[in-house]
Amino acid sequence: MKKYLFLFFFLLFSLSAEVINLIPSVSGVLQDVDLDGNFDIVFIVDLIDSQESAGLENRAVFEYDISSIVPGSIINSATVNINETSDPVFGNTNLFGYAGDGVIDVGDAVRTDAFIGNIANGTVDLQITDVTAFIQSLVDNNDPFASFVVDNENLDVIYQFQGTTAGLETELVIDFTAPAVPEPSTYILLLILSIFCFRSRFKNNKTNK
Ligand SMILES: [Ca+2]
Ligand SMILES: [Ca+2]
Ligand SMILES: [Ca+2]
Ligand SMILES: [Ca+2]
Repeated sequence: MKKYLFLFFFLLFSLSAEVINLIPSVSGVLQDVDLDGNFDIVFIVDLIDSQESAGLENRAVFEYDISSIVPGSIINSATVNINETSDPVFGNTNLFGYAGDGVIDVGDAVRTDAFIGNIANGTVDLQITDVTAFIQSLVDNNDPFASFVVDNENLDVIYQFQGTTAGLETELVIDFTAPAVPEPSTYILLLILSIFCFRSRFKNNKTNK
């Protein structure tokens, strides 16, 4: 009987990893039309860019709904896979993360809460960036949206990529393990099994006397 109980508990608490590929709920470009550091215009567009010129600055923003990942989950790995269409050959293009709300507004341009890294390498490719620690912190805080800002620091070069263009989306790929939450029926089964176990032990004791 002991070995069945062991098996039962093993099944009850065994955990399995799951991988989800998310596409942005929304993507857009935020523009500062007079370079005063306050962003003025929101463009909700699929193809997004980050650039600076003598007269204006653009920053790309995109937000993912991660509410399907329950608090207590362990993030085994997470990457943002950016589908570039233009990658400058010099200078930094910085990726920042923040806890979003599923809507893009001008304030999102300066949400440089978590610096993730420079994502430009001078080659137009699929830029894969590790964001495991950032996603874990959002899940731990029960934040429903994982959001990102791209801030290109260089004059007269453009970093451009697909935000939500169908089939070419910039994906957030998360491998996670959810905490074990037994179903109510599992508890009933456990109770029946315990009673059965107790009865058979009681019988054995009587027989031995
Ligand atoms: Ca402005
Ligand atoms: Ca937002
Ligand atoms: Ca690149
Ligand atoms: Ca910039």
